[in-house]
Amino acid sequence: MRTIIRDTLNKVGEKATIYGWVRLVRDHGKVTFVDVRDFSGVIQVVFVGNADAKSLRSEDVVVIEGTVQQRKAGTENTEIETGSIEIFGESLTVLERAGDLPIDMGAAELNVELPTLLDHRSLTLRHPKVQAIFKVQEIIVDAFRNALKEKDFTEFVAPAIVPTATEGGAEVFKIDYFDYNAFLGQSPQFYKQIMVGAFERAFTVGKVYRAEPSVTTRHLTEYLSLDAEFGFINDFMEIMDMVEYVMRRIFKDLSEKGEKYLKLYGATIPQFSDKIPAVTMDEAKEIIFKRTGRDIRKKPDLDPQGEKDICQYAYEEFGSELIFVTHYPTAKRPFYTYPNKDNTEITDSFDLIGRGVEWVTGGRRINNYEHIVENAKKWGNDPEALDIYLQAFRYGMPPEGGFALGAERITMNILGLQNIREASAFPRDMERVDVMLRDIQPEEE
Ligand code: AMO
Repeated sequence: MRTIIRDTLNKVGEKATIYGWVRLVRDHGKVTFVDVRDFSGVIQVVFVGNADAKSLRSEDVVVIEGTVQQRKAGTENTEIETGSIEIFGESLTVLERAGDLPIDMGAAELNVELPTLLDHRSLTLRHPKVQAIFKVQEIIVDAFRNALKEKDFTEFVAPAIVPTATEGGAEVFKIDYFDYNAFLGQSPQFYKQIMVGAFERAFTVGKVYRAEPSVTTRHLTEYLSLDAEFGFINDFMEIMDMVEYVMRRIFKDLSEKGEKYLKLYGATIPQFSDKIPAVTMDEAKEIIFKRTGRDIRKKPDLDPQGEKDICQYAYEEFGSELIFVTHYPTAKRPFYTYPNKDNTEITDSFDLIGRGVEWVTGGRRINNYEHIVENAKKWGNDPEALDIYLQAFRYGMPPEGGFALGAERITMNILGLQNIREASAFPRDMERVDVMLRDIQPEEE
């Protein structure tokens, strides 16, 4: 019977049969130490005078039988959960041999540059430190789901193939759809709003697609969007409260379940005290001018440096690593965004900036049928292509709003990764779809 590596801790003095991959082999002459990993963890196996054990290499797939024993005093390893024990190996079966490895997988750190990390993704995903990234991401996604489920949001699945762009036209992938054109969804925006008409409170976790025409450290062409939307709001501050509630849950779950993964990156949970501070876009630009002398007051939006500066302000003034910036200009937001009642040049919308980078976008939406049709046209959309969306308003939509978090963006920022690609198991950008496109295809005419 198989013993899961984590469970060996309860089997000291007993026999165990473990199944897994060789992580590392250290040959000390007569004695060979073999670290083995399965889904639950890593354990050290000691073989004495075993020639087969000496021939093992990282990533070989093995079955090992032996006796679980306490390690000798002074030889414990505090880096792994089973570090106080080891298995005295009695029999070894190799199920499959691994080929020559291009990377030292046994090292604590994968000391490779990003292209190498991604060129050998099937291998590098096996490294515990890389796995930690996706464990953290899983905790974030689960926390988002559970927080909203506890508020009676209904989860739904949004389509990836859509008839029109939602977030503006420029960054959309057009696809050949039989004899017609269709698009890959940039966001489940329309569908989550439609779902407010049906369920009042809805959320979805799904891949979205952006034809980002440049290679940056924080943009992917396919990313995981965590989207929520709900009805009967009085103003958009309630949406920001919901974001704060979700962020609190994410941080709580990370501190309860993710500490060992964060530790590998020397990462901490972002701090904020009672409430995430909020400033308007105009205030933000003014604050940046006062603090740094950099004048972006005439620009419609915060630039990346502006996002860093405003976070620095939040940290110094409020001890918060997060800050909301509200009231984005109407010209900078999609057509569905609710204009501010006192000034239609600005919208009832916000971004949440965390540790210097945008994490979340949200806001109140136009919920009146005539108003949304007029705005759709004004922004150059074809109402025919939006018919299913517009129906939701024709048949009665309460005041509503919502928000979306980029899962890889948050994972990257919390762990302090240098590049968002590390936070995607299989990242896509304009040059890479698993492999570098230039290596497998001629450039399109
Ligand atoms: P927005 O376009 O700002 O808003 O996207 C929401 C969040 O998604 C993340 N994000 C990205 N992550 C990785 N790669 C990208 N190319 C990328 N683009 C965006 C960011 C961002 O804050 N429909 C609105 C949301 C709403 O109002 O509910 C929307 O899509 O973390």
